[in-house]
Amino acid sequence: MRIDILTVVPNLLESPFSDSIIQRAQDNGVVEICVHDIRDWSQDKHKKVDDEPFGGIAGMVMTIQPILDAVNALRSERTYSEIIYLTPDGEPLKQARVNQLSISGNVMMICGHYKGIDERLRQHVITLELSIGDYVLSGGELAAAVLTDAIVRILPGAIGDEQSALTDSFQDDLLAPPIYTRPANYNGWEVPEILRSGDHAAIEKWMEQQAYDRTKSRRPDLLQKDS
Ligand code: 6GU
Repeated sequence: MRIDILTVVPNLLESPFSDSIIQRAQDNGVVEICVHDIRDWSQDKHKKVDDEPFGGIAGMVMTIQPILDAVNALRSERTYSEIIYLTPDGEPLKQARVNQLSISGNVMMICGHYKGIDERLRQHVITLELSIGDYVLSGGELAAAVLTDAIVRILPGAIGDEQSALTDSFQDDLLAPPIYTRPANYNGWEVPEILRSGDHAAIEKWMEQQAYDRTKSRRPDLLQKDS
């Protein structure tokens, strides 16, 4: 899978992908992540990528030309299943969408800055608009990093322990149950007895119940299917 990210601040996207699971996935050829500076495609003599909005509105808007030329250059090299625009007014990102994208083929992500991109790009070029939550970021870059991380970590071969990604919170619409490690007693703080019982069937049942109870008290909305 290849992920191309278009941004005017490529530096912002350097460190999120250069460590841990995401770096290892790239080293192992599981994914190729390519960050592009939209400015490189600007035909303006000062490499401008934005302009004033029509209508006398304050702020700046990212222009069509550099973004469209970048998209077309990349599209001429390979096919993309989605061209995603990261924007606070997009579809709220959920695990189901992440799962679907992880098996869909190459994806392109476009990070908005300033007041965003010209609406005509959204109409004619963008195929999917995603938001990572109901708050405003200064640009789409951190959202693109979040989306990329979520996609890459579930690609086959990204996580050593194949079972692990399947037992995450949200993968079955439930939050994850509590988890413990040694020592079993830390100055009087005890690990639940059942986890040390060796009874695997009972442990599994306990974990399912804990996941359900935790979801019910913290995120009852998740128990209402399709909400
Ligand atoms: Cl995708 N972009 C920006 N700028 N802000 C956000 C967001 C995206 N998702 C939540 N807030």
